[in-house]
Amino acid sequence: MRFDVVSIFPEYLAPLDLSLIGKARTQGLLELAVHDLRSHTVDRHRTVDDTPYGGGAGMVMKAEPWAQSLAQIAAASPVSDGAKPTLIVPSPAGEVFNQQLAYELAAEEHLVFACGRYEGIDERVLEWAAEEYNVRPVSLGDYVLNGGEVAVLAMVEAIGRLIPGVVGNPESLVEESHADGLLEYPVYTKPSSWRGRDVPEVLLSGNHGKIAKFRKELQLRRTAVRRPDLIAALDVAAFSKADKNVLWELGYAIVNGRAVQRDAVVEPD
Ligand code: 6GU
Repeated sequence: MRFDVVSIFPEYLAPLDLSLIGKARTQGLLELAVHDLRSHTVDRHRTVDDTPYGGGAGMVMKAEPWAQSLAQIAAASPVSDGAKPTLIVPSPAGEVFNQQLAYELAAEEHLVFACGRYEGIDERVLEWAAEEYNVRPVSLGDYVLNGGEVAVLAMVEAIGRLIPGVVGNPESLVEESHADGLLEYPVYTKPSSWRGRDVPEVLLSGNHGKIAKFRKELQLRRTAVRRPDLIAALDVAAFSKADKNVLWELGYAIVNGRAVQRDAVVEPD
């Protein structure tokens, strides 16, 4: 898999030389290159931004340096004939990045990340790029960063670790948060008693069936408290009786295969 990142702050991406992703690059599991957008400027000041048409605060990134950079990267793309690389444009105005999108993108051959700064990139770049790329504006969540670089660090790590061989124990990918639409259960290690706090007894029992049931219940409880939006998105038709009972205890009814908060059901007058 190949990643290209374009930024006016290439040094910002230095952490991608480290840890799991750095090791994966050394092992040849993924290729990653960082490009300086300013290398595609021609004026003395290496200008990449200008004032917005229509007025408004801040500056907008000029189209031409982006076109030069993205055309060069597309021309060297490893994707097979007929296919297009994917251009991710980090933006708080994009679709929200989540584990499902990470899995989807990890199946791609070539991802290109266009790190905008200021108020964003001239919109015509995204239209123009659609000729050579599948263009996807993507957001990390509902808050604003100063530029796309931090978002790219997060996305490359989330996607890169799903490439076979990057995470040493693939089992870790199965049990982690969001793998099954729920938050992960809490974890404990030795000592079994620490500053007056004991590890839940069942985890010391060696009874794997009981442990799995206990963990699933904690996943459901934790998700209901912290992320009720995830409970609402679950397909609970396939849930076991025990899991359905936990949802009931947590105040949910099951309606058409969905968990619905019981107090949200309004009786007609
Ligand atoms: Cl992907 N980019 C920027 N600039 N801000 C963000 C974001 C991305 N996701 C959340 N806020």
